[in-house]
Amino acid sequence: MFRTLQNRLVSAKPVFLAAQRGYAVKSVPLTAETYSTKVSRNPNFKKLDEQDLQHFSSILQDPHGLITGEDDLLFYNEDWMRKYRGQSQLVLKPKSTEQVSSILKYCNDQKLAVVPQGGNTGLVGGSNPVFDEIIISLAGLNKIRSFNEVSGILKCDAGLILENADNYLAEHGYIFPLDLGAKGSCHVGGNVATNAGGLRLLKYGSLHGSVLGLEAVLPDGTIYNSMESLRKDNTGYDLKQLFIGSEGSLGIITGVSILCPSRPQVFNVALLGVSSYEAVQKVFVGARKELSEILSAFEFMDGKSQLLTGRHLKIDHPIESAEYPFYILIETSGSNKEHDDEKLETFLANTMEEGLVDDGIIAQDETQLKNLWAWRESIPEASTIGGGVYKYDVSLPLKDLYGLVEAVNEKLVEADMVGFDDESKPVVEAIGYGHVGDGNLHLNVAVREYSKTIEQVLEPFVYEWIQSKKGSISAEHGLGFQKKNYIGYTKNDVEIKLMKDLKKHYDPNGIMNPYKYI
Ligand code: FAD
Ligand code: 2HG
Ligand code: ZN
Repeated sequence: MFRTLQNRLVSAKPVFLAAQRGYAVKSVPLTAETYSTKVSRNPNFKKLDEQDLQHFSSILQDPHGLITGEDDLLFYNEDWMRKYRGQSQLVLKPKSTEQVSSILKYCNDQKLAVVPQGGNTGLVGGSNPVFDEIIISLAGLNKIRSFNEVSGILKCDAGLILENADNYLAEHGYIFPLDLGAKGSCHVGGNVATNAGGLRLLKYGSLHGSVLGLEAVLPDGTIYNSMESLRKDNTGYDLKQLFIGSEGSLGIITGVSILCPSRPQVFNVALLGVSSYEAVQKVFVGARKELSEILSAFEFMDGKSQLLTGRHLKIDHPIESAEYPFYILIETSGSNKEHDDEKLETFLANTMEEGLVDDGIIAQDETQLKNLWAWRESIPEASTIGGGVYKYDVSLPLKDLYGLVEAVNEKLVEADMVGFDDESKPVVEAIGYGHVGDGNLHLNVAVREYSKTIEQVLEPFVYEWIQSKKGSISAEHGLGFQKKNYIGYTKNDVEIKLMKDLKKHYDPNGIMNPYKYI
């Protein structure tokens, strides 16, 4: 039988808020210097001058709308992983779509390059400048515009924080169809711009399906508005799809209209210890079949990721019986407690009887449920505690998913780089975890500091390995700066040409988030 938690584990750290990070550690090297052989400033872009600042002041009419102080600029210039640092001298914080439009029109006319920024939680260096691009932060555009209790359609500003959107919806019996570890900081607009996947894509699908309409400003200031879109509308090209996952390369999203499902009344979470990746796959197949419509998340974590997370959270793992090579987190959500409890318990008991699961725990209350999720949601942050982390976010056929972690570990061992407690080794650990239900692996290589030597061992090796299995080099985080030169490992020449044509058409001066994407 499954053990229960009985209030043993109640002190898991809450989900990390990027904005609360300290900056006491080493300063982040400039992206332009680290990658000087890969990128140089486009000489066609104008450099910011006093007249530009005056013009922006006249548009924003608010002294807090312009940030120019070096210390204040740091948060916006640096990325969440502290891997990339830009040199912007100006952050603009518009409060309306019209202000965004006036800013972009002026920047386009003057050839001033810009970077749209949401919560700055992106993991591919997409939200930070490389040189002196102006950062346009959406943080001031953060209102709920409307919510229709009958249709479940939420209309909001792009800068609304995801958690605030979900809390609002909870009061009305609805749920945001996306959930992820950075929810306390990331913006709904940033989520759409990256086409974020998250922890419940298995149940609610991708934003390409749930986003019904958008409001976005093109580089020349034109406001595209499809916020009144209907659930079904087959008149012409579905233009909003172009912006979903465009990572700020075509325009700035200022408003989002999204279809939200009813909030499930019952949630269950189980954490399981298993002995092989083979067993992980079998449990997944069984869960999809047996738990069917109530299965809302199926996540896996390797044993090393849990050791790292334990060190980070400074608490014992909830499954104390042994250290397992793999762990699975299953979430069910539905409307009938008795039914859901029984389904999950029966399923888990069967998997144990079949020898697929060795040990496991089911959360007994809301606190325990959150604590079990913390063992999954805290991994991205835990992976940075060595000093830095190389993150790869990949789609692979399920059978090959963990093979990449094994191949990378072999490569790092061959290069004599790995040593958890050995300070002389540059790599702490290579770990794997992710959204099994979506065929999405997160490979994190925790390092003591970022270095060209490690990067050259990892790249293009990782990308070539993914290509050999016909996977994608980005399942959810996007291309940003990190993968700009590697898109060819996943997309063919025709696809890349069509993308470049679109970019040229909508952004002929190339001012939108330059040096990234394609
Ligand atoms: P930012 O980081 O500010 O920007 C990301 C990109 O979008 C940049 O290219 C930026 O220019 C562009 N952009 C932002 N806002 C706009 C806008 N309004 N208009 C046009 N372009 C814009 N991602 C997942 O997919 N799944 C996960 O499970 C997940 N978990 C995470 C957990 C943690 C702890 C962290 C730190 C990150 C995680 N991420 C995840 C990555 C990240 O949170 C998401 O990519 C998120 O969607 C980014 O939103 P943001 O508002 O922070 O955008
Ligand atoms: C997650 O699923 C995120 O936790 C982040 O996509 C993954 O940090 C990562 O590599
Ligand atoms: Zn993820």
